[in-house]
Amino acid sequence: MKGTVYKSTGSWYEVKNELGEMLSCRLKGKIRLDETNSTNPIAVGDIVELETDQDDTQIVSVHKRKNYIVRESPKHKHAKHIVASNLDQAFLIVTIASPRTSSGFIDRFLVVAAAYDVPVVIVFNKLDLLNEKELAKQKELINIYKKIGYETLSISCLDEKDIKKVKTKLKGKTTLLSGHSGVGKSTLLNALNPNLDLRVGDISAKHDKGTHTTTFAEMIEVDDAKTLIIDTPGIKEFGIMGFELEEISAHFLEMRALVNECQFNNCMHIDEPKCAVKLAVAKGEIDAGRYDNYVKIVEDYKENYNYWERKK
Ligand SMILES: Nc1nc2c(ncn2[C@@H]2O[C@H](COP(=O)(O)OP(=O)(O)O)[C@@H](O)[C@H]2O)c(=O)[nH]1
Ligand SMILES: [Mg+2]
Ligand SMILES: [Zn+2]
Repeated sequence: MKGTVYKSTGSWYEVKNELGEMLSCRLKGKIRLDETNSTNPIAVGDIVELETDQDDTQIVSVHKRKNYIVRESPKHKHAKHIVASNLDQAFLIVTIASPRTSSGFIDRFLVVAAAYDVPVVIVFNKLDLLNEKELAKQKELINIYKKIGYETLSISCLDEKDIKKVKTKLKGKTTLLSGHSGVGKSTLLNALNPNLDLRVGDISAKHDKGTHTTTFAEMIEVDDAKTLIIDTPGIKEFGIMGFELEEISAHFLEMRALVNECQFNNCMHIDEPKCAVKLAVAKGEIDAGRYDNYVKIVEDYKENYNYWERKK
């Protein structure tokens, strides 16, 4: 029988079978490792095949994933860890203030999502808290991302109309929920479904900034069993890994169209002559802040990249 993985603790999996029963399962023996080479063979969102003997149900195989998002393993540096699979979209929750989400963080997330073919809706939360200056800042960001083609939402979790808007976007889909600690992910989930009664304003999560916590992603049913959210507590940053340095600019969607117009086909758009990307930045067609974030991501990635190169 088929099932969907709702939660994984590394050795146990919460799986909902086709009859709607939630079961605690282990893996049967060793599951053949897939092409992802990840530290976890089973991820939240996976469709698995189940086998029951007496009263014990085990996972015997994983169905091919539609897509998945990978980050650096919380336990092993430079090893891949699948965060979640079979996603229809991701909601990146950001806040202009308390706490401020940097555009660097937003762009890093967008690169990873683009690399794994997951559409992103950027959700600006805590609208009710913004002063005029912050509102203007938010408007500016929304314009930048809309122009690139990203969908954005501006909401307050305290506003019922906004929650309804969010519900419409989620209906019938599997959505990965991400964003810094404190931006309102749990508050939003509670507003969507008060039965969840999740803890809000979790201070402990703020203390281990920079360290990887061992909290796991978990799938939550919002309205019905077809509207699913994968909550990812403890993820501060999606470590970019597993793809080529030259590939990064293609995951900046407004650069994607231009990269074939540079003089050099391996152009990194940093100090090469006749670079179509840099020209577009100079003309104001590509936002300068986005470009700065691109350069920063390339520089950061180079360290990891050197690591991968040495491993070859
Ligand atoms: N004023 C206001 N406060 C909010 C909003 N959303 C969340 N909060 C508050 O922000 C804090 C962190 O929220 P929480 O849901 O725990 O964030 P999480 O870490 O992303 O799950 C809590 O004190 C919430 O009450 C909002 O739209 N408006
Ligand atoms: Mg939370
Ligand atoms: Zn170039």
